[in-house]
Amino acid sequence: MGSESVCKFCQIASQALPSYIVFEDSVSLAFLDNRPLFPGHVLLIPRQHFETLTDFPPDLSGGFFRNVQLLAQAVEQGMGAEGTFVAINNKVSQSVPHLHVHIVPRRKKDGLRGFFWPRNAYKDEEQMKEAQAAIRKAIR
Ligand code: DGP
Repeated sequence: MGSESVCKFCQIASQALPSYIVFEDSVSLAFLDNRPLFPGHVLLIPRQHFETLTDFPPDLSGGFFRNVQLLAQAVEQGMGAEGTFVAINNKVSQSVPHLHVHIVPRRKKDGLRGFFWPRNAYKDEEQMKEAQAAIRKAIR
């Protein structure tokens, strides 16, 4: 049995499982997250099963990311928010292995300040240059 047939988000995409859909087109579907950070927290998924962002084919990504922009605007406007937080967990902290973009309405002083990540400075310039070189090498 392929992972698609047991994937919860594939079942939401085919409407075998119910969800509160806010948008759909031929490539993607957006619905309300059932455990939202705030009301109006939306998940945008590709209809086809891809586990992570890096599995997603580039020929689909243009249309898909236009929908991320559309949803970011609609969530902000529709929920009367001041902005949005847009995020994708890949493997780590990804509880559903079907690519999904979180689009979360944000307001100043909404309590999420600094949530997720304690931010740190680099130890020194050397550490920063090492990180730069490692990523540049991977891109080559
Ligand atoms: P992540 O932890 O990044 O993989 O986010 C998965 C999100 O999916 C999480 O915020 C809760 C949401 N979620 C999980 N199962 C369901 C479901 O069956 N229906 C809906 N609407 N959302 C779900």
